[in-house]
Amino acid sequence: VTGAAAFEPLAEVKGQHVNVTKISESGKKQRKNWTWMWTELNSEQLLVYKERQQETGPKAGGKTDVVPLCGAVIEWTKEKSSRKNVFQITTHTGSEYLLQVDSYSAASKWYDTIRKAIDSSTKP
Ligand code: I3S
Repeated sequence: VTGAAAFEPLAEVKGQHVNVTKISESGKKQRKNWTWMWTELNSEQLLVYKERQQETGPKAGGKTDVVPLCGAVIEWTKEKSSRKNVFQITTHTGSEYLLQVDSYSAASKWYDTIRKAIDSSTKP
C-alpha cells in the first residue's frame, strides 16, 4: 500500500492542558494547589509539565511530576472540588490527583484517553 493509506490512523491526542492538583501523596493529605499544567501520556505514565511539549524533538524542561498508571484508578468526582468536570487519579501507591478543565468535552476526552492507558498498562 502506498500513499495516504500507508499512514497510521491519526493518533489520539496524547497531550492536554489541564488544571492539576495533588491532594494526597502516598496516603498523606496535601494542600490543594490547582495549577494549569501540560499533561502528556506515554504507555505507562502521565507526565506533568509546566509547559507544553513539542511533539517531536527533545523534551523541554519543567517536568514536575510523573503519575504511574499501572494499577491506578480513575473516577469522576463531585465531592472533592467545587469545580466542574473534575476527575481523580489514584495511583497504586496511594497518591491522589485531581484534574479539571472547564470544557466538558475536553475533560471527558482526556478522561477516556487516560482510562484506556490505565487499562492497557494494568493488564498483563
Ligand atoms: O477542598 P477545598 O479545601 O475546599 O479546596 C479549596 C482550597 O484548597 C482553596 O485554597 P486555600 O484554602 O488554600 O485558600 C483553593 O483556592 C480552592 O480552589 C479549593 O477548592 P476547589 O473547589 O477549587 O477545588
